[in-house]
Amino acid sequence: MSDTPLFRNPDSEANRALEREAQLPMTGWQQEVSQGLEYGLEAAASIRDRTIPTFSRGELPHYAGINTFLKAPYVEDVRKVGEYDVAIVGVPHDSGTTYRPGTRFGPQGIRKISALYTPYNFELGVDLREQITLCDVGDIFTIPANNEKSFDQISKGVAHVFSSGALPILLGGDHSIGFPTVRGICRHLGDKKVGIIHFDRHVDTQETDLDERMHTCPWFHATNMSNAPAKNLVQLGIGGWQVPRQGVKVCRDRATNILTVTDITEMGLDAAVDYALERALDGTDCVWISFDIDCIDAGFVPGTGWPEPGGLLPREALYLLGKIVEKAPVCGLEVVEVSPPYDVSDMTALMATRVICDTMARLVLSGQLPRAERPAYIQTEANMDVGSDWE
Ligand SMILES: [Mn+2]
Repeated sequence: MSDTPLFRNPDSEANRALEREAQLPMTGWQQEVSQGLEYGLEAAASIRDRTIPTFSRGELPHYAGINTFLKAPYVEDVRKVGEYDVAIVGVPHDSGTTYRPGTRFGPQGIRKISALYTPYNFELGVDLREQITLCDVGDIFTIPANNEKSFDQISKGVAHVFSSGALPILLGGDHSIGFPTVRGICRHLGDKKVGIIHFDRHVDTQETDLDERMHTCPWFHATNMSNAPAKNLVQLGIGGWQVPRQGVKVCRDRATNILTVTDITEMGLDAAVDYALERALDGTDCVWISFDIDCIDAGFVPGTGWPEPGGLLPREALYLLGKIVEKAPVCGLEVVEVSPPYDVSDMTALMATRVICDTMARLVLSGQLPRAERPAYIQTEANMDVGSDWE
C-alpha cells in the first residue's frame, strides 16, 4: 500500500486543479467584501459571518442582486469602456429571425442565469475576478422594425468597444447580427484582416432571405468586405435538414471551410482545431468567434430559433472552442440565437454563459487577457467605407 490516498493521483486533472487553486490570489474577493461592507452596511448583529453586508453587494447570494453578466459592474458611461479588459454587450435583436423569434430576450436570459456562476473554474484553475477586469455596458439600442438601422447601431457600438481596447463579447440576438458585428470590427482594422470561426448547424451564407438580410445571411455580406475574406471563414458543425441550398452554393463558390459533425468526430477534435486555426489564420491578423448556440445538439439547447438534432455534444463544442481560443488571436466573441421564451430551465442560456466564461478563462490561460498592451491590429481611426452596405 502506498502512502498516497487512492483519490490523490498526482497526475490527474483533479489533483492539478487542487494545486492550482492554492496559487490564485484572493485580492479581488477581499476588495469585494470590504466594498460590500462599506456600501451595503455591516450586517445585523445576529449574523455571525461579518463579511456579509446588510444589502447584497457583489457575488453573494447568487439569487440576489442586479443582473449584469456575472454581476460585473455596469458601465453606464460607455466612453469609459476602455478601462476594462473585457466588455459584455447585449444585442437584443430578433428581427432577423425566420422561424421562432425571442432572441431579443437573449441578453437578459443569459445575464439572468449567469448569476448562478462563480468567477472561478476548477479544472482550468482560473478566477476571473482575480485575473481580469470585466464590465457590462448593457445593450445596444436596436430598432425592431428595421434590420438595417439595427445593423448600423450594432456596427457603431461594436466599433466603439473594439477600438477602445476592451475585448467585445456580445450576447445575441439572432445571427443576423454577425454581419454588423464583423463590420464594426473591420472599421478599425485598416488593411489588417480578420478570420471568422463560425460554430453552427446552418451555413448562414445566402444573400437574402424573405427579401431582407436575415439571420440566414450574415456571412454572405461579411465576406464581401475585403477585411474579412471568405477563404478565412471556418464553419464548424454544419448539417441536417435546415441548410438552405442557395447558401450551400455560396459556400461552394467562395470556398468557405466547412466541417460537419461527422467530419469533426471522425478526424478527431484536435485535428478539427488544427483545421480551423490553419484556415482562419491564413493571412489574417485576428479571429472573430461567432458561436451559434444551435451548433449543439437540439436536446441540450431547446431555447433557440432553429433547433436541429445531431449537433455537437456540449463537451465537444467546449473542447473545440477552448483549444481554438487558446491558440488564436481572438478579437471578440458573439453568442447568438438564445431564445428564452422557448428555453427550458434556462439550460440554453446557461450553455451560452458557459461558452462566454470558458472563452474568457482560455484567454487568461493563453496570456491574451489581461491585455498588456493594445493589440497592434486595432486602428484608432475609423474607416466607414469597408463595404457591404445595403442599397
Ligand atoms: Mn444556426
